[in-house]
Parts: sequence; structure tokens; C-alpha cells
Amino acid sequence: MRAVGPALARCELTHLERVPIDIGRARAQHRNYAALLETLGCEVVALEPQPDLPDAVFVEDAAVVLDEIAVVTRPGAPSRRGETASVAAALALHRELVRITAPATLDGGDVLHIGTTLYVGATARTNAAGIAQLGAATASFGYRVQPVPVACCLHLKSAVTQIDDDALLCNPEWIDPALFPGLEVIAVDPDEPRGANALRVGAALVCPASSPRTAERLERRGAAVHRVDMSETEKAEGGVTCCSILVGTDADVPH
Ligand code: CIR
Repeated sequence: MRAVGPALARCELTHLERVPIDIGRARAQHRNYAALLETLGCEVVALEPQPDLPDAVFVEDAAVVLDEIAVVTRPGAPSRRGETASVAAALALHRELVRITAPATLDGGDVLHIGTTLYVGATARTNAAGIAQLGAATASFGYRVQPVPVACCLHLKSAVTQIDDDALLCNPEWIDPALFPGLEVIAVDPDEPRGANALRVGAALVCPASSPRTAERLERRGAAVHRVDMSETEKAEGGVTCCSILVGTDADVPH
């Protein structure tokens, strides 16, 4: 993880209007999120601060970590390309690195890893060359990439995330659930279109407090839901998955 920097208010925005961000509150919320991940069994590694890079808190976009390798991305937003070096240095302690190179672009938020399939959002941030390079880097380990058209939200995982071995949480207005055959699809509450971004940590599910009805829906289904208030990073178009990269060290921690 990387702490919220002072320039967050100058973040990239695509689908949201810019509104004031309370940096103090953003930092406190981010610390609570880190503390929750520790409670759930994670060891939190703090990356170096990057005060001049507004979106550097959203580390998820800088890398895709698999069991075998870590793919260092080339973010689609030019303002974010300086974020990857420090993420790569930290991941090099745990995985062999492969890098996405120009003209390809890829944001980690566009990669949904389910078994040996990497569903990859084709978005303004991730281009066809990025999807192809990810496929080439991972094919020898048995992965296949499945491009997914994304139009209404920033990243694929803004609209769909995996909540357990057999099920996805999805906003069906944004992504066609039929793209994921063989998996149960739980829809977000219709009044909570941004509620589909949940973070699975072992048997627990970290959900945004901003989507309470969706969280209740998941609890009724038996999920161990932990709510986090991320109101300030949500104003920067970030969800709960965006603020961490999970590096699995045993079979219980998905990544
Ligand atoms: C951006 O537009 O790049 C940031 N303001 C938000 C990135 C959120 N990351 C993610 O969904 N993985």
C-alpha cells in the first residue's frame, strides 16, 4: 500500500465530477483500511510516499501479481506512469517481474483474475496491445486472457469483482454477467451502481460503506463482510480494491 498523498485532489477523473477531498479524512480512512487488512491476516508493506503523483495511493493499477510472476503495468494515464517503479521494486522481492512496454497500456484495475483466466477490461486505460502483452507474458504459465468491453465505468473491476470461489459481484448495467459462465453472479443493489468493487481477503470480504444495501445482500448470502468508509478516495474514482496489491504467500490469500 501507499499512503494518501497531498496532491490527491488533483487526481485523474473520468466519470465523476471533481468535488473537494478532505485529505486528513482520506488519510484516516486509508489507515483504517490498512488496519483492517492487518486484522484479516495481511502484513502491510508501506511504499515510499510520492507526494507529486496525485493517484499514487491507487497501487492496484501499477501491477498484476500472479503466483508465478508480477506484471508491472504501463498505466493508461500518462500522469500515472511514474508510479510503477517503486511498486516494481517492492514486488521484485516476491516475484520475477515482467513489464508492459509502449505502445501498450494496462491498468491493474482492469484485470480480474479467476482461476487460469485473466478477464481484461478494454477501457480508455487498457489498450489492445496491453491485453496482448499480458497474454504473451502469462501464456506459458497456463493463463488465457479474455478481453471484456467496458464503457460505463473506469475499470473492469469498478463493475465486477470475485467474492468467493464460485461467485462474482457485478453491476449488470455496466457489464454483461453472461461473460462469466459457470459462476454465480450477485447483482449490486440497483441504487448502488458503484458497489460492485469488493476486496476478497481470504474468507473475508471488504466492502465500501457507501453501498450498504449491497453489503446486506452479501451478508444474507453468508459473506463475512467488513465495511470500510472510503468516501474520500471514492471521490477520486477509487474503490476498495484500488488501494492495495495482495501478494499471496499461501493458498488462503487470493491475489
Ligand atoms: C484514476 O483515474 O486513475 C484514479 N483517479 C483512480 C484509480 C482507481 N483505481 C482502480 O480502480 N483500480
